Amino acid sequence: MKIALSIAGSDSGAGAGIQADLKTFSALGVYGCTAITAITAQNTRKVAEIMEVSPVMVEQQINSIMTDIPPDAIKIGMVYSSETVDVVHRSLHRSRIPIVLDPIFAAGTGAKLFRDSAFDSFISKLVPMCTLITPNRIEAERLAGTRIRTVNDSIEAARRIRKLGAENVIIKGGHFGSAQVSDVLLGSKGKLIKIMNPRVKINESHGSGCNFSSAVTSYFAKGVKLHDACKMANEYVYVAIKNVVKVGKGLPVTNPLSAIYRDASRYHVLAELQQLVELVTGLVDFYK
Ligand code: PXL
Repeated sequence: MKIALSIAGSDSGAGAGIQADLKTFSALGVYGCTAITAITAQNTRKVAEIMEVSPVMVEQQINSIMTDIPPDAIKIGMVYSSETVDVVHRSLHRSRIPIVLDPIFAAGTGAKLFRDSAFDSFISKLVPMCTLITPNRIEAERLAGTRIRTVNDSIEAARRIRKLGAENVIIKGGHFGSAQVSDVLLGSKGKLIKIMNPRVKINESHGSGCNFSSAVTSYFAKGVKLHDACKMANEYVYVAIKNVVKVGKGLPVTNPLSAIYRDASRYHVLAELQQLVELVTGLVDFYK
């Protein structure tokens, strides 16, 4: 079985963070391991409290996995402090395992999930280490230091982020107003691809970014190449957003297991149909 490791924060509401990653790894048939960097007390409305896990403990979690359950791909989500950035870098910078870096600066509900003092080391240590970085529009603006209003602005920002050392960059198109969501993927040889998806008509869903980056990580773990991994992750998240669940009073939560339930229901319908066909065709004188 292929293995993925998520280095990220815990979301008690389970819509984002480590919990979303594990759901996605499981939904895509990959064995998921975790190194938890911070614990957040949050629900669909707000983040009430953040407790950082000690950097030594983060390092121990990563090393425990690397020395016994070597992952086929790694995702880095919320890292919170420069000390955590340092240990993640120290533990992984020599590895050749594909790394998906999801730059988490704030929650969808607005709370800060990243200390400003960690920004410089995030740029100098984590960005150059990643195979793919997956910012949304707002995160890309911060990384590139430019305003993004159009797809062309995204392309320019992707070029700047690649100059920071990221091997490949995908800037997700979800945070734009257009009817089509166009993601901009800038590959390692400067190759530019736009990935288009229809927009789902909901304002905002909690967890879609985490589910996207952990889906790409799952496909990388299975050996899928960059472009296909991004396209397949997009399709997966599209279904997950379309089937959001309203579990609390705040933001609806992206539902990464919906594709599995959908396929399971299809299987049951097909199985029942098959039984019926056998019953009918088995009737005496059926053809008459
Ligand atoms: O969606 C970004 C995100 C990542 N990680 C954790 C979070 C959130 C958003 O709330 O809580 C732990």
